[in-house]
Amino acid sequence: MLSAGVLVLSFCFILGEGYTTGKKQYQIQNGPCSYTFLLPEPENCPPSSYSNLAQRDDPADYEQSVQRLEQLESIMENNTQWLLKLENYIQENLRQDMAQIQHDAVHNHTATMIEIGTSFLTQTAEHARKLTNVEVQVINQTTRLERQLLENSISTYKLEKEILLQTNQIDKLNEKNSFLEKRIEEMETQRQAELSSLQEEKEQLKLLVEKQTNVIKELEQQLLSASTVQQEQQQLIERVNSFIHTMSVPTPGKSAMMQDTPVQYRDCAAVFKSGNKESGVYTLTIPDTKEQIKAYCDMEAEGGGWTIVQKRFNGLVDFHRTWKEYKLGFGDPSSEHWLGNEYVSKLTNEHQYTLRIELMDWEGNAAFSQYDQFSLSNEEQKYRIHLKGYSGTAGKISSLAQPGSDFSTKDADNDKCVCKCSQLTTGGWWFDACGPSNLNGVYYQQGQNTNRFNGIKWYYWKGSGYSLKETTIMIRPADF
Ligand SMILES: [Ca+2]
Repeated sequence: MLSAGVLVLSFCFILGEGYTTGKKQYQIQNGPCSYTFLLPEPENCPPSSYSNLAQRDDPADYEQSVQRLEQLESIMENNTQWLLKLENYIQENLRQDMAQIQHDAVHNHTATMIEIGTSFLTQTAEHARKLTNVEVQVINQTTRLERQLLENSISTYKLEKEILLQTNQIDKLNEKNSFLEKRIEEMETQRQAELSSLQEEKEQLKLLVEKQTNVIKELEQQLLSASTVQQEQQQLIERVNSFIHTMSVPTPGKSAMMQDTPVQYRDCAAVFKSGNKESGVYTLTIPDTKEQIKAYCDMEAEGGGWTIVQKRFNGLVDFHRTWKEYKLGFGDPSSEHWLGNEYVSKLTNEHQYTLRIELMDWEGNAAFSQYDQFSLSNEEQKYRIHLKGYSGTAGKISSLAQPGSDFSTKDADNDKCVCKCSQLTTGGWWFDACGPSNLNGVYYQQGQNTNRFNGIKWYYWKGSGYSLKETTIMIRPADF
């Protein structure tokens, strides 16, 4: 502010004076303000002479006092001028300060106003933005509503169109309905006319039937008289036949020659013993019956007399057969075949028999298994197999289970497995569960005969997966 650091502001303008060290202090009151300032002391007027000035009466002293006064006046004038300068200076400074204050005040006020204006503008902008948002939302809502309105009007239009179509269809149906009703009426009328004509026809037919019945009755009477003639003819024929029979009765000697019955063989051993030593098919008679059976007799192997029970060598016969087929036999005795469980059972229950099984593999090796004692139980006991005295080259152990198993076929499950061995491995056999052998399995050709669970199996000779090439099962009385 004011550069004169010695000034002090107060509320009255009083000119007074005081003393500090070497300087004189003055105070000026100007309206509400008071100024205090210090002035330098004149160097050549010592205060001690000043205090005695008025008490002196001599002319020298007076001269000196006048000079002194003049000096003081001069000093006063200097001081007054100096004060005026100071006043001007103060006033000028004050004016500048006031101007500066005013300027600052205006500036501050303007800044505040600008700030307020900015804040107001910001708020206005914010409001404008919010307003815009609201406006956008309102526009969106309006658009959506307009769209919905449009959609509604479209669907309404569609519905109206459909209703129109339906109405048209209903009209058409009504037309058709009335047309059909008319047709029905017409048809009913026609039907009634037809019905009445049919009833007439029926009456006519009734009359015709009555007439026909009468004709039939007449014909029956005629037939009766004809059958009487036929009976007479029949009696005549019988009489002629009886006459012819009487004429053709033979003499007693000739009758004995004609009743000469052929020799009956129970098995091939019997055939062999009767002198027939050639292998082939022979007719055998089932024990205790007059039933006959064709069987192949092997008259060469091990002294001959063998009745062949089973033969396989080419796979032409299917061995996956029923219980009844295995009971009575199947196939051709001169080729692949099964002789029949019933015959073998009856035969082996009368005499002690030996069982021999001859096998051949696909590599040309032959082997056999033989049992000194063999028999089959009857059908009630499921043709159970009984074996004793094993020997042979087809395995050190018998591949037929001992003690024996019941016979099973695809339609008779008598094995010891929870499964059905016959259905699983095919063929009829004395399965155990399912056991180490099945000579009635599937016939596999060479090259396909390995890794087969359902082939012709004789485990203790060729293992479980090997299917054999040839098999022969044959029996002969143990005492042959
Ligand atoms: Ca079973």
